[in-house]
Amino acid sequence: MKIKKYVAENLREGKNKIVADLGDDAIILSSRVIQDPVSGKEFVEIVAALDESSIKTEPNKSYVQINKGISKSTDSNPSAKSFRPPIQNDKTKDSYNRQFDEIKEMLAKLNDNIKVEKLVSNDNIINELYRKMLESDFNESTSKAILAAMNEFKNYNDVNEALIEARKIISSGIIVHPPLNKSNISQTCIFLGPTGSGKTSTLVKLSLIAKLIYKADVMIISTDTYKVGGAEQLETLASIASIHYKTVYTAADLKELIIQESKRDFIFVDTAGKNFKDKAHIESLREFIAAGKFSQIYLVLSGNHSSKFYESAYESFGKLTPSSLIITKIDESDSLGSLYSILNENMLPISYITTGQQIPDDIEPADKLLLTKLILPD
Ligand SMILES: Nc1nc2c(ncn2[C@@H]2O[C@H](COP(=O)(O)OP(=O)(O)O)[C@@H](O)[C@H]2O)c(=O)[nH]1
Ligand SMILES: [Mg+2]
Repeated sequence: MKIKKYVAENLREGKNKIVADLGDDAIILSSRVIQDPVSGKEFVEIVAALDESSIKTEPNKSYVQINKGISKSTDSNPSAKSFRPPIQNDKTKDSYNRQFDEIKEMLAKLNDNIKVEKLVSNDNIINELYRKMLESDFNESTSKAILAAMNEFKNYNDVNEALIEARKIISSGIIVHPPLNKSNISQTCIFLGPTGSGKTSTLVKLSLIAKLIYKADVMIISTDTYKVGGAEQLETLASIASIHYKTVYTAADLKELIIQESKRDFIFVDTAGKNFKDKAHIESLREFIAAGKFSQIYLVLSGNHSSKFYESAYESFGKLTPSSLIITKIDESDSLGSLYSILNENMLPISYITTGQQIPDDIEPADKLLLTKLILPD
């Protein structure tokens, strides 16, 4: 592989230089804004590479492939190198269109990145805001995406002014899911989430609120036959609160029980918290979900984890199409910045937050303003 560094006045000029030197198959590995120490003038430094062994092979999707599909003029110029292989059928056409869209998107991101890096290094207020975001556990790319969405020409008087604008962008990425309300149809809700995330406690909180405040007819069903004492603990709590309770062992039993109990106002179903990377566990949850025809599929995640944990958890639980998220243990979390990217990328609505171990007091319906402040605190 041939790797070379190019310095240009702007990205377009840089790309032209690369194409002239390495050809159409070159790929961009990185780009950044640099400053001439003498004149203070800014330039773009681009590192590009050419994998000579793979010139004739499929493009590598993980890099930006330069000039593929940018100039249509080559179609009418037989001497120019054809930039698109002949399109044989609709499937191939779709696949190439998708690849071109991906490339366009990557170039736009690259542009944003350059714009943001410039802002972060030149503007003290933006720099302070960026550091604040990282301190609030935002990952780097989410922080940069928020900064890129801010008004680049605006001069903020202080960091608070910039913080307000960043919060507006964050707030527009938050979707609030309405809390439960008694209706004349039976509502079935299932609670999914990693071990210890607070599924059982939250289910009990909501069951008690439904019974005490809405005077609803509530039933709790546990499918958590895995954790020793998991179902028994819930049964004891249900019995103290005089809430109907049953344990089921299979998806077929769950289906039958839900049909039998369809006159209840609310049926809350608890699930086992096993390793979410275990595909068999996710499959068994999928069977329970299919059996229950649930009106609410709650994903329960505690607010004290890293973005890496959330990404990994959502990779598994996202497949079960949760209808909303319950964020627990807000009282143990300094900020929810690490959670923001999965909320935003997956447009996952938030229905409740829980703020402590007190049952049933420590639960609140999600509120956009409060969540925004929890995501990016002062
Ligand atoms: N601090 C705090 N602890 C909580 C909250 N919700 C649940 N917990 C605690 O987290 C632990 C695990 O909760 P549990 O409901 O059993 O989690 P599950 O394994 O997902 O069912 C218990 O000790 C709960 O009391 C909360 O909002 N704040
Ligand atoms: Mg539990």
